[in-house]
Amino acid sequence: MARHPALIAFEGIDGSGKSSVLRGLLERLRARGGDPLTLREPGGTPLGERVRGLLLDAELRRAPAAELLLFQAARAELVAEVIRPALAAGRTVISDRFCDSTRAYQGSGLGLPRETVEAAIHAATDGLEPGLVILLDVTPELGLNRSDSRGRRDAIEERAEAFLGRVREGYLELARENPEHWLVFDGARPLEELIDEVAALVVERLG
Ligand code: T5A
Repeated sequence: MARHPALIAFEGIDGSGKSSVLRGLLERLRARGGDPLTLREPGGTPLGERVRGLLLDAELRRAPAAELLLFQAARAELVAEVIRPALAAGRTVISDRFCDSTRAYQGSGLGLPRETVEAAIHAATDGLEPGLVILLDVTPELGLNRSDSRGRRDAIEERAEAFLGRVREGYLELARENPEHWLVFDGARPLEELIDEVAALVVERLG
């Protein structure tokens, strides 16, 4: 496993506020003259966006192993074509989800064996891991309420609240296992407050 200090991932269950906090962080980093590359998973490449369409299609049934491998197909393309070149060019890369989403959703949520999940992730990333993971922790109830208030649930959000409960526990376990690389925030707090706090910590970490 090779943690890259300039690769930062936002993680959390659906509706935890990742995209909103990431947008606020980006504004603050740009105001300071920074130019990070921001991405979302699955997606970020032509192949990845097409795979995203398959994965989020609520009508399309899939076996757990098929789902695991589709997420890795999108990720392998993103790592090879976008993330590694950007890191090699000295840019900071901030991703809305990365490999810990697979550990939490397909590992803890779907119950796929840990070795299977790790082998699949490794095939996609060749061991690249974020130097910093920002986890926005919310209850499944709050996350789903936020998604519902936008009037849509995708294939993954269609699963029961119990599924997101297992995903949340999986994330918290990963944070406990990697305290030097994970920062956990209460995602139920007011958005501006969260953005200020996350931005201050990211700026400190990036020096
Ligand atoms: N997935 C992904 C896997 O299963 N395995 C994998 O390996 C990967 C990479 C992706 C799905 O794929 C799964 C996880 C996901 O289910 P997506 O559409 O990209 O699907 O879903 P999410 O990444 O979950 O994006 P969401 O938009 O659902 O959630 P966010 O980004 O966490 O939440 P955000 O910022 O859009 O906020 C949701 C709403 O809440 C409000 C916002 O204004 C917005 O309306 N909000 C707040 N309101 C009050 N206070 C706050 N602090 C708030 N923060 C946000």
